[in-house]
Amino acid sequence: MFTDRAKIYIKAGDGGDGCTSFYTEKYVPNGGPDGGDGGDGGNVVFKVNANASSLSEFRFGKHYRAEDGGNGSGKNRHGKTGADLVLTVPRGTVIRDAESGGIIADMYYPDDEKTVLRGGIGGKGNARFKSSRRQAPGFSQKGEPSKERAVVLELKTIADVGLVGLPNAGKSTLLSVLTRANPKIANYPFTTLSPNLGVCYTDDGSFTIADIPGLIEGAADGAGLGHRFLRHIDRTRLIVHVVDISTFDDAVRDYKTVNTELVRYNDELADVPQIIALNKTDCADPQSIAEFRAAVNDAPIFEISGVTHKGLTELVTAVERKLKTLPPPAPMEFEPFVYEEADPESYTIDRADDGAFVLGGALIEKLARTVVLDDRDSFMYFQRRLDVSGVTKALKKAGIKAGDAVRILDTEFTYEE
Ligand SMILES: Nc1nc2c(ncn2[C@@H]2O[C@H](COP(=O)(O)OP(=O)(O)OP(=O)(O)O)[C@@H](O)[C@H]2O)c(=O)[nH]1
Ligand SMILES: [Mg+2]
Repeated sequence: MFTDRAKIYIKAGDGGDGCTSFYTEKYVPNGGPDGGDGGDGGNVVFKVNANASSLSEFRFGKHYRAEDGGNGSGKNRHGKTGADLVLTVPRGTVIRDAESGGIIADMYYPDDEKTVLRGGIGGKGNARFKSSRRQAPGFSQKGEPSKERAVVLELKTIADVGLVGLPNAGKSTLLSVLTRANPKIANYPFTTLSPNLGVCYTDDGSFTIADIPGLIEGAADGAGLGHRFLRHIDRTRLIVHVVDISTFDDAVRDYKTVNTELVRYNDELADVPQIIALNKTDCADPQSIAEFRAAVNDAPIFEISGVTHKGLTELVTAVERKLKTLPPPAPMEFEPFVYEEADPESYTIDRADDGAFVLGGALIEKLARTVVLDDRDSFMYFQRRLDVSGVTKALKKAGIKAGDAVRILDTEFTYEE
């Protein structure tokens, strides 16, 4: 099955914990601290794979994790840095934050690479906390944890030309004769169930063509294959609108129906220039062609046949000329969404129902993982950090008195002056 949209869960690696350890050796009773640092967690990186054409491998909404950093150990051994997780996606994949819908990246160019999540920082080992006044720090930092995030991957095909039209109009046939693509062709509607891409080579160069599944009235509301595939038209620079002129149906109405659905899906598509390919002229009534020409004058019309190849050279030349006048293809313009790395100096003070002072925020969380709160030595260090960073002062301002409870994450202690 073709997949052009997938929601997946990604998580960078957690930082490894720093180690608390003291050098020991026979006959050396009180060696210094020698706990090594934890390694940083691996990043989550997205990379374009120019050969991929769908998001099928992501269709099960899996959880993807980069490697955690290793824990530090004694003898100043640092933990290993976690390996990055590299996820490859086809060109044209737009990565969004699932919660806010914000665009994180447009993987547009063949060598695009984007680090979407940074791994947690490794905790420092106790060897790092040694100072002239503290010869034997009995604590080390925990590694920084990283959060799992949900992202939506959406493939928005990048092609110069998009073929649109009613089902059975002959779009895939046209793609197959203009390019080396080999799409399924059959005399019934909805033969094409997913977009096909091909490259049309000319004397001057080449351009890419995307053939998308047929549209019917109500497609924007979900009729037929719905508008699911219209996003593959969003970034084509030129639309070749294929109209079957051989049927007894009203070709002018068919043409208008498709245009209405395009604009209902995305009104910016009204601004994408069109060239009309009046197809199946090999078995059309000249009267119908004349009527179509009389009724439609909002786009240049080429009479062609995908079967006899009539008019194809003229069509290709016109497409090529038109493309030259259009702005070059470019990635989407957007304000990139970035996962917040909380302000490392921020903290919050709240009162719980039972009167306890609850400390939170990035600063507190970081401090809390820095120390082992039930270790005396470590706790003193923690208190000093609260003083230095102004948290103690803020607590006093908030009315704290000796004997009041202070809660940090899941630890509670009593405030003393
Ligand atoms: N006589 C004639 N038949 C054609 C021409 N072009 C396509 N056909 C036939 O029309 C039928 C539909 O062609 P496709 O190329 O599958 O049409 P499509 O627009 O891709 O259809 P969907 O994928 O269902 O939207 C096939 O039987 C083709 O052989 C043409 O120029 N002349
Ligand atoms: Mg088709």
